[in-house]
Amino acid sequence: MAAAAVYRRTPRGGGQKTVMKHSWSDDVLDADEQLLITNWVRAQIESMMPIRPIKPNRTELDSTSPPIPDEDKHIHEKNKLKSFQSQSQEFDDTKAGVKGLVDAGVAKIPKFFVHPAESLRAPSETTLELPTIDFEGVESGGARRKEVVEEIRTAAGKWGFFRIVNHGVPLHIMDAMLEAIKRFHEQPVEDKMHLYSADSRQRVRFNSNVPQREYDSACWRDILTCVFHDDQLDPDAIPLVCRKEVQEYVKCMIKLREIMAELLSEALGLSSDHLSRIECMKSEALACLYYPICPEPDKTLGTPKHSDTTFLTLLMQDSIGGLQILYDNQWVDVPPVRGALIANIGDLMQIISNDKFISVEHRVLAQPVGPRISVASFFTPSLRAGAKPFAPIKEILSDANPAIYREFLFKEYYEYYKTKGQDVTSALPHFRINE
Ligand SMILES: O=C(O)CCC(=O)C(=O)O
Repeated sequence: MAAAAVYRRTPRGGGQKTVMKHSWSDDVLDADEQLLITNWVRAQIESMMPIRPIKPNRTELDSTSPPIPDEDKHIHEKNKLKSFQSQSQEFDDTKAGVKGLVDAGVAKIPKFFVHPAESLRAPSETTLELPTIDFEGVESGGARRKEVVEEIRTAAGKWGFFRIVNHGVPLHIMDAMLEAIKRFHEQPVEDKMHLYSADSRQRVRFNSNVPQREYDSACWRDILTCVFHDDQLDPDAIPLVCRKEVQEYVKCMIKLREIMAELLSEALGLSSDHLSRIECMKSEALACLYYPICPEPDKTLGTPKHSDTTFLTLLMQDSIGGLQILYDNQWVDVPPVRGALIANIGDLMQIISNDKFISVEHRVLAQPVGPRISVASFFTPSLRAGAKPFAPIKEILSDANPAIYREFLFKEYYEYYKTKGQDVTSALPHFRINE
């Protein structure tokens, strides 16, 4: 493995910067590097922000605007930008999120929520069905486990997404979590606004989404984020209205993550404990999403097209629907199935699996019904694993299967997202080795 700057804790607990070879024993991250990991989670949450590859004129988004005479265009553009900025700023200042707009009775969505026509809903043209994998009997090993591992290998390699049933997370815990998240978002604004923040250092925060640039669009949803580094989060930081449920749910997610880590390792032909040993999924961020009913669902999106920047996501959705994945260049609906969870591969898992597993783009349509509640558990490395380089796992490489990606540090990965902003859908091409 390549040498890289890391921090080694001295016996007295002080931090001292050294350049050393990575070992799995005693590397730790200092506060700045921990912040990088926190920012990574933010990169994931932000990747769920709208991405617009080319800069359209905002008037193109508003089909009702009359044509503007050439001589007035400059002033018009300036006013438009000002009104865009003040509108989105005003929205942000309410700290009430999209739910606040709905409560205020808006019949038309503000312009900064309008997306260009080409990224909006189109009827799904396919009857393709996401694979469903039944985990019943997987713990007992033997032929049943082999079958499940084979199904995971195929689904993760072909779809990047699959449903899981009989996963061991009790239905009452899932239902209670969905109810608690609804309760959090539906409490009076005064009771949740103290958590409203875009500051990624805040491990628990509530926010909506405000476009950073005039040509970005916002999405019709609000998020409560809870970040557990190395599976830990001070319980007192979690809002009381959902504290018990979040704690119980995350315990189940951690248990299921361990099972997934074993099965994915086996599906890659590695020893069962490989992914757990490298701690690539030892932290989790819960994105607790609230998609209010939308008065103009054909003009905006709940979550824009993106792939997950992390290793693995486990998603729970309620019964409303709207999730779609891009399979073979077609949007495929992923209708909710009661009690099922959805697993999806993230970009970093695609990299370390050397493309044996794929990270697939997905989105959520805005709905005329709602609210829709979903909880995405994004799995990221432990703080110490986050300081080590990422690269395709060498045990799966061979002359016939050489590394497709180069080695890189997380810092570079994060910086890439930071400098590219919302203009990038995936960092994979950047780290791919060009022949
Ligand atoms: O709300 C959902 O169903 C999907 C959230 C999402 O985009 C994700 O899990 O990455």
